[in-house]
Amino acid sequence: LLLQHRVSLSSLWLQGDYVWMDLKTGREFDVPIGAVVKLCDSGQIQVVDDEGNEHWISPQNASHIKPMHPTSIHGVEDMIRLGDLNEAGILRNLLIRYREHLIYTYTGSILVAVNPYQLLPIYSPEQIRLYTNKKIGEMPPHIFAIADNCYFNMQRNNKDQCCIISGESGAGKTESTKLILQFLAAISGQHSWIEQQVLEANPILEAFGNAKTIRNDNSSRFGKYIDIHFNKRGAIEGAKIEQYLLEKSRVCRQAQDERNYHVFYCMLRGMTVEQKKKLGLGKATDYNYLAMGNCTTCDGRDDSKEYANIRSAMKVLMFTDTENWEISKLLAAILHMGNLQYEARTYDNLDACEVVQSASLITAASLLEVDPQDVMNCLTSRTIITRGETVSTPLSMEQALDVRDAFVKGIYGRLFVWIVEKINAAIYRPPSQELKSVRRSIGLLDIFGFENFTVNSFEQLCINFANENLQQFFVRHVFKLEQEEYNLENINWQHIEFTDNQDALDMIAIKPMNIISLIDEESKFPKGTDSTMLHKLNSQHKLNTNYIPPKNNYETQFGINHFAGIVYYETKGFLEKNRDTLHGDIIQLVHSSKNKFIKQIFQADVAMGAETRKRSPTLSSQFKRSLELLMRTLSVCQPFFVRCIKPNEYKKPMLFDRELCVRQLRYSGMMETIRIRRAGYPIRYTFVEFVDRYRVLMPGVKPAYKQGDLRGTCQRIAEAVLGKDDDWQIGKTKIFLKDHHDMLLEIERDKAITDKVILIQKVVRGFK
Ligand code: AOV
Ligand code: MG
Repeated sequence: LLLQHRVSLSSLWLQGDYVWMDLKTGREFDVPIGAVVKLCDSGQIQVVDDEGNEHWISPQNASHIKPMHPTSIHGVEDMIRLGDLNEAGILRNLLIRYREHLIYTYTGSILVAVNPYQLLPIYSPEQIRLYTNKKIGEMPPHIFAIADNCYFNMQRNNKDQCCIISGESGAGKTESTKLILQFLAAISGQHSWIEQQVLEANPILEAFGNAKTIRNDNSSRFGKYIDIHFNKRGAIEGAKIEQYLLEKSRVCRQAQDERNYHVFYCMLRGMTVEQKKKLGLGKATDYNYLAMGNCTTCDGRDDSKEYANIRSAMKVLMFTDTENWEISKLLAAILHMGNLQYEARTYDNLDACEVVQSASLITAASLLEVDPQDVMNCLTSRTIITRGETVSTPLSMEQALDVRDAFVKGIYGRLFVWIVEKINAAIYRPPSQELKSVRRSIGLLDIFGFENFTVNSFEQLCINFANENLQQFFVRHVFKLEQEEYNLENINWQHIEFTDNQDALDMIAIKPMNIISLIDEESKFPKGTDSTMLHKLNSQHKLNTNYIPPKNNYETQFGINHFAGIVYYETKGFLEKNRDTLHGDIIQLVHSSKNKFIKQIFQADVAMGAETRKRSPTLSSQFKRSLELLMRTLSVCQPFFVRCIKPNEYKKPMLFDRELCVRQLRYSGMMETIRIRRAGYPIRYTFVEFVDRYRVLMPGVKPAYKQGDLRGTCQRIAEAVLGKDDDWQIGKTKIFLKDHHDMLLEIERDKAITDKVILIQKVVRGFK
């Protein structure tokens, strides 16, 4: 063995050879790095790795070096072609492409997008034109190619499509969604009013629903599904936006270096002096609700310019001047409420407090068009009905602040819902009965990405729960259903293993006594507290491998082993956030208001009696239901997947953090995805579909309904066009093809049809 090691390395390797170097550090996310041989010297060699570091490799360490497959040297556009099919191979492929500003790479028809954190000149109208009406693979990988394919598939198969865009916070989901939308608007049409309206919905949603977080300067704090509707000619005729669970707590509280929703800062920067005066507004640093994160500006964002954009977008979406002003009044009222001062008092040994008379109080009350005294009472005491008698009990300072914050969150949350409804009123046309059958749609899903902060709360649990759902959708579609079908159709197939997150999902929300249901139960239980809830979670799940119980009795955190990593959740405040109720005095206050707008957004609450309000569904149960509906919608569409990767934690261009990327590739199941896409048959047709679409490629073949032996006919066409020995298979009811077969068939079909048209034209001309 020793002798073998002594083999001179310089005789094995030549200068310029590409190698994999494995330094065997044993670190979890460390994989071999690419390197090139620079020097060969007396038995040793010197290599330079992909990061530019030099290493001397001595004969003892010969095993650290392995040859690199040619496909890995300069990279491939589709990773199913990688010769070195391992994490190192995938990582290097993305890295070398990223360095050349090639941020998009395929894995079959799944698009991997690495966030460039800089504007690349690849989204021009010229680029849109280049990608229009192309087959995947004809042009370099691009988000536009996915959009084009989606559109083409919708028309070819007459089936609804969806694009599922996933990735962690800051990976580029929202930007990808906008690019797809931009492409679809461009190719569908005539620059119609409705197209413009659909596009302009975004700036409004982002103003009210996005904020700067430490992970992303424009982080979506809500989920959205935009369903774009097309008429039979393929032009956009409307859209519908579904929103999911806005993070309301941000209105009152932001972590260090984070901001409240963009719209507040935009308003303070963009309004005229006069407007601000009417609303009693100053600058961002004057407001507790805006300055808590010690960060009121955001590099690269021009809040005043944004304000102009928001206003013009609102015009396009038919918000009237009055509505705009009413919205501004509520936003201003929120800021003034945040500046209320409280003083602690004691009455009969009870902790109580008072709101200090101040300009903030007067202005807030006047904007809400309520009596300032009523505001004070509402915020410092609570009316309780016992044995038919109403009693007013004072609130402690802490309780009073919570009531104030709950009110503010209530206003903002309802305002957001109202805005989405307003947008939908402009862009959504319910289909008439006859149109229902011809209208087709493409849905774009852009939710909040997986999050793991230093402190995580109820919101993060909901966000990560949503991401578990999406991951399961991906796993089901790419691995489970796919392999089931191969087995059902009896084709030759070697099973491919994959990581399934179903167990974690079961524990969070599916199986009896799941985490969400326990939280819910405790929220409804009058004596339930965050700690009794934690206790129940522990006793139910402590043996589950996906659950991490608190280390001791004092600890208030529990952990969940998510597909994307372990997250610890701080349970303090869980129940309150989940209950999400406003007490009766607040509703009464709104009811007494002369402001029609606030009454309108609270309409449903005012209409509900106090008792029904108590029983109204909790946040988590509403969220769970809307996710179930979403999953059902997605399951009847043909899905496209876009996997966004965040290359570094610093929002910087040209910085590729290998470990961070390996982690994302690993948990998204990229290795297994490449394996199954390489071995699998992503394109499949029933015999009838195949014969009818491709019989033009074989003269004399009759339409499917006139065929006796459909299977045999399919086989003959495939053998003739694709070749007998190529890797396609015929199952019991379908033919299974690779992406490149599909491309070849389509190109041949286009040719055959064009030839036919030319022939017909010639014949017609001959007659003349
Ligand atoms: P996210 O939607 O995935 O995070 P975004 O789409 O907001 O992430 O992207 C974050 C930032 O990365 C953007 O504001 C851009 O600055 C930059 N970026 C992303 N994609 C591109 C691109 N194709 N070209 C140029 N810059 C890009 V979150 O919503 O936080 O989960 O909740
Ligand atoms: Mg986003």
